[in-house]
Amino acid sequence: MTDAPPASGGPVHDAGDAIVLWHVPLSRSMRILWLLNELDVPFSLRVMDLRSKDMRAAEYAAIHPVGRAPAMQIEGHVIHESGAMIEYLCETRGRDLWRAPGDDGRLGWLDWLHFAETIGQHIANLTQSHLMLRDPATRSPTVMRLETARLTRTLRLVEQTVEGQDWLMSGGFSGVDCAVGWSVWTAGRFVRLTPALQAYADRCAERPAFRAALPKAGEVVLYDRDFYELPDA
Ligand SMILES: N[C@@H](CCC(=O)N[C@@H](CS)C(=O)NCC(=O)O)C(=O)O
Repeated sequence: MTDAPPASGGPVHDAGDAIVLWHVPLSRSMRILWLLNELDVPFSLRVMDLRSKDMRAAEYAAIHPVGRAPAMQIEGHVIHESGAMIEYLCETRGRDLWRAPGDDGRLGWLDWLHFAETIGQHIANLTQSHLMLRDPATRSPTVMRLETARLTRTLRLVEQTVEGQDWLMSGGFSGVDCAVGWSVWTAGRFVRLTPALQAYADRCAERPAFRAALPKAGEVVLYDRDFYELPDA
């Protein structure tokens, strides 16, 4: 954790408060934007384009030397991991969306928070293959098929839970739905979701706070298709 340098990195949508989120529309930072909307706390948003030089600009290097999104300034510090952001925001600003040490469900809540990244790594690999490697000759169809199969497999754990209840925690919607829900909703661009998973993704997408986290007109978005087909064998 580092002390926050002066805010920079893109247009300010909403200034004058302690929380700043650096965000690439539709990317993992959408988890945090969605949660901030659920919490209804004031924040400033800096929107970046993953494919432009935004992420490698000197101003952003001072915020996130690795050049990833999200980054979040909070209480005079900058943090760099979406799971940590979700946990800290719930702990400090949304205890009904958290499970504190000693609470029922604490272990399950933590497991889901981190499992979101098990799903997320396959989404990142598929995003790289389908979108970032623009020349098809540089893509590996074998790796793309493997990553698609591995992503599908990770979703089974979520499916087992959302077949029987609306949200991941039996007590109702919580912060881990922002983490895993974004992953499932985004996974639907690369794999055909089962009915239970699609229904869960739809429940997430119907929430006003989720809708408020969708890209605004004129923002450059990460994904330009609803679904990315695998290349022919
Ligand atoms: N585990 C990190 C991953 C952050 C991350 O890799 N974000 C992607 C966008 S979804 C990114 O910035 N990619 C740019 C790159 O890899 O250069 C988190 O969840 O915050």
